Amino acid sequence: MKHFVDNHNLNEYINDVVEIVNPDQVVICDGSESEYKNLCTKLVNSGTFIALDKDKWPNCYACNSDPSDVARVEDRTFICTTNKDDVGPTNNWEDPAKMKHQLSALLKDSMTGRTMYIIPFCMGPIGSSFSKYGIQITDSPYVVVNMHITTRVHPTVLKKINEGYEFVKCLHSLGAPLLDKQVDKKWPCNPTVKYICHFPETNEIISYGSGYGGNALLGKKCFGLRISSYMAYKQGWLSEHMLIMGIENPQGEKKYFAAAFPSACGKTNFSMLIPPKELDGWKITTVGDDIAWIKLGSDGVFYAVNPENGFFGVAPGTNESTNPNAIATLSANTIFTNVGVTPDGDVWWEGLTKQPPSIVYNWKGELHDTNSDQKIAHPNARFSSPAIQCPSIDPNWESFEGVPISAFIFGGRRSASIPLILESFNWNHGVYNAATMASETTAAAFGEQGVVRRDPFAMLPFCGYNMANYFKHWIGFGERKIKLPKIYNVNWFRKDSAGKFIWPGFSENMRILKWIFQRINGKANALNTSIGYMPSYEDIDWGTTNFNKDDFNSIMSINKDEWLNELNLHLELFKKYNNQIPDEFYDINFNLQKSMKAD
Ligand code: OXD
Ligand code: MN
Repeated sequence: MKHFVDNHNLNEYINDVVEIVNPDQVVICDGSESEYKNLCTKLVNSGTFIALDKDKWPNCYACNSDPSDVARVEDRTFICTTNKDDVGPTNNWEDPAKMKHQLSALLKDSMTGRTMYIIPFCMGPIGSSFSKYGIQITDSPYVVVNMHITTRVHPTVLKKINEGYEFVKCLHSLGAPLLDKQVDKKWPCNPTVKYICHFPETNEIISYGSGYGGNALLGKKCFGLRISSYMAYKQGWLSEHMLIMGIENPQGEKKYFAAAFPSACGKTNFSMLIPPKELDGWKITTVGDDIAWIKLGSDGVFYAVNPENGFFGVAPGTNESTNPNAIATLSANTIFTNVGVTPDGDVWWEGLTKQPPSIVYNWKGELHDTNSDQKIAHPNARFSSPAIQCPSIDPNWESFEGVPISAFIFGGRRSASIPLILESFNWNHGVYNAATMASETTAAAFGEQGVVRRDPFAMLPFCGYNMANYFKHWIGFGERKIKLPKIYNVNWFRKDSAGKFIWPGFSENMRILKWIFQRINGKANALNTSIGYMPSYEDIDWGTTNFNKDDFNSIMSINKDEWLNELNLHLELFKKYNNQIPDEFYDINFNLQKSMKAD
């Protein structure tokens, strides 16, 4: 056995992988600046990266993926457990031994002609009791530099593993061996065969065939949500698809909220919100934009940590008015994937400015025809930027203890029926609302767009075990003597009869956050309706906005028939879980139907 690292288990793992994938060489990464620089230079030389204009975009690069490799591949994502029932009806299942056998055949010699990188990384601040370690093995230098940004890559991780800390084995292969004299592609991947496989019982991930985002940066969705949600279930904590934000009132009182929205519903924008001028004195700070690991403190309060070190944000739609903090964040040390690039080293995406540059190459690397309506950036084009560069980053974002959570907010994307803001009657009702939330599909994953799909807790693609047990896990916290946060549902996406969004969103969302903050302090009123507590028009601070009472009534209206239909659809949904969902859900549905009918 060759000696790569001091730890026996890890050394064995690396040797086993080398034996199968047969790389040209093995490199142990240290997360240093020079490593980052050298790899970026290598990527520029191989044609994968374009170095952007140094003055306008210091230390920034752009690249285009293969057109077959532009998003997460949910239909190729598997959770492999001994018992099929452990993954539930919402995940693709396969037997672990069978899947490993299948993958071994694919992985055989898959790194021929390539360098195999070993990335020791940490999810969460290194040394915090929240944090977890991982070893990603990859043949993609693009993945290494992105992991530098989005996770904490550091030699200390190897030390921790030596001290006996467990680690998640994250194996990633592009599935594109480089055979003799073959010229490498700019974006090597396997255009036809992709597998994103999780083995929660043995803390392993194997990803094959894709070099893009959540398929390949294994710290994020694979470890940070799927594997960790299983750990959380077993160990009594929560791993959630949630942003974490701080909110401070003009008196300097501060709270933290965690909020779940389905992919590409503006989580990054919301987490970096700048309040409207007239709400000056109110301040939002950013702890994280995508993932929250949440544990109960000894004081009975939930504390949350952002396990990531950077943002992998959706670029299209991001601009100086929708998210000035993101624009500042991505202004340096950023990797852009699938945006448009100009010959003089500038980038562009839909929504960045009103007009595209006169000469620009689209995300496929073709010169954009100004007369065509083809997209310049792919709708799922991304920026990878260090979180520390965000002007609104919270001073406690790397706190070892996490930040105390006062409210959970759940937001679907629904063009009808669901009101702008709703406070649940109690914990169980909030869990019910989160479990039944739905969203119209977007570009973050492959598939038909605009179709309503149930996305419980925004975790549908990310829950690494049976979702019915996940619901029970959440309900279980309500039975304990702890300080339960209030639970809210929001819907920024309701449309009027002409199909136009009613709510302006973005910084205006602050008005809703202010109401929530004051509700928690017992200082804001709400109407007790048949579906929960809702503000009346007068309960929200509208300042000088022209959002009037009619607009408010149309976005808050509850249509009895629509809701009775919705509640029946919930019952249909429960059937899909083979009626394994918590009994409490049936009682809540029954009571909601009853009060709805009585109204
Ligand atoms: C993401 C996603 O990339 O949810 O954050 O797809
Ligand atoms: Mn996400």
